[in-house]
Amino acid sequence: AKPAAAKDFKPTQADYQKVYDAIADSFEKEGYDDGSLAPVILRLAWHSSGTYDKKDGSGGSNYATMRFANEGGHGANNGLNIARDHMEGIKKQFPWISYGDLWTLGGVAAVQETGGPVIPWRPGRIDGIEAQQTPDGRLPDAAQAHDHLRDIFYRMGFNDQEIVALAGAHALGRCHTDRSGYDGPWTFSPVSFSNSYYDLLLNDKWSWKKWKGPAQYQDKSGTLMMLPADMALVQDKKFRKTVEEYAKDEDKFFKDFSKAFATLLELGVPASQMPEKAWEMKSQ
Ligand code: DDH
Repeated sequence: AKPAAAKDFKPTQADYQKVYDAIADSFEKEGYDDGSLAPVILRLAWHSSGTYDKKDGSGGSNYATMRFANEGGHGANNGLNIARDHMEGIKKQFPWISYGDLWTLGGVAAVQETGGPVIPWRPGRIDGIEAQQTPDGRLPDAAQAHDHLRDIFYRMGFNDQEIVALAGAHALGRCHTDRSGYDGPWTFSPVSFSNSYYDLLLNDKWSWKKWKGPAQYQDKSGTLMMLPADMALVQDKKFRKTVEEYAKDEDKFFKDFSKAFATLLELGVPASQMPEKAWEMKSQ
């Protein structure tokens, strides 16, 4: 059958489930990082949503403006061309889906398929225009600490507990010297979603890495890393309490992550564009 065109097709939950399945099936990639594209697709979903400003409603996932050269070229988005190009292959199979829906559904699949919690998700995003691109500087700067994290995430409408919950996504993936300049994974299992980021933050021994790259921390083994912005979560008393809670209680982390991440993925999307009730996409 020929793929349906965007304008004459009214997709149902079953159609979006097919997109989810195609994304999930496409993650595995031998020879790429730790064998999976899930972490970089998750990062695409987050960076396409985390530009939101609650003051004027600009940014967020609605318009997928990272497609355009200016926002795509922001330093924070280095390397996400890999994720966008990969998702282009899925878009070819399902041309009716908007980029915002495709990318955020990718984030849902990345979390669920690596063993994380179910993320309630709704479709409805629409492809925007170049004029809707956000200015550079809306995403967090890894070299900075708690004040900066609060500035950035309060602007999106999140609170301290949610800042800590969302950061647990760093259980997945790694830093690349040719993208951010930083190097290495946060955990020993960077393709499995867990609360180990919090456990390592608290219980591993961290020191400055001696190298020519940007200032980052390394653990005793020299394998794992933390960014200054990660370490801020144990240096700030209030953040630290939540880190301790999530290190002890993975169920609580999963519950809180699911809620905060679902909210993140809908930033900037008018409720009128989405179905009233969120869906639970079935994992593979
Ligand atoms: Fe992150 N992140 N992130 N991050 N992030 C990087 C990679 C990944 C910060 C900086 C970096 C979140 C929050 C923060 C993921 C998910 C999420 C890299 C390395 C940097 C730097 C990029 C590279 O070199 O390839 C900072 C700073 C923050 C913060 O201050 C809070 C959040 C909220 C999420 C989320 O998904 C909810 C993921 C996944 C990766 C791994 C990507 C990969 O390719 O692997």
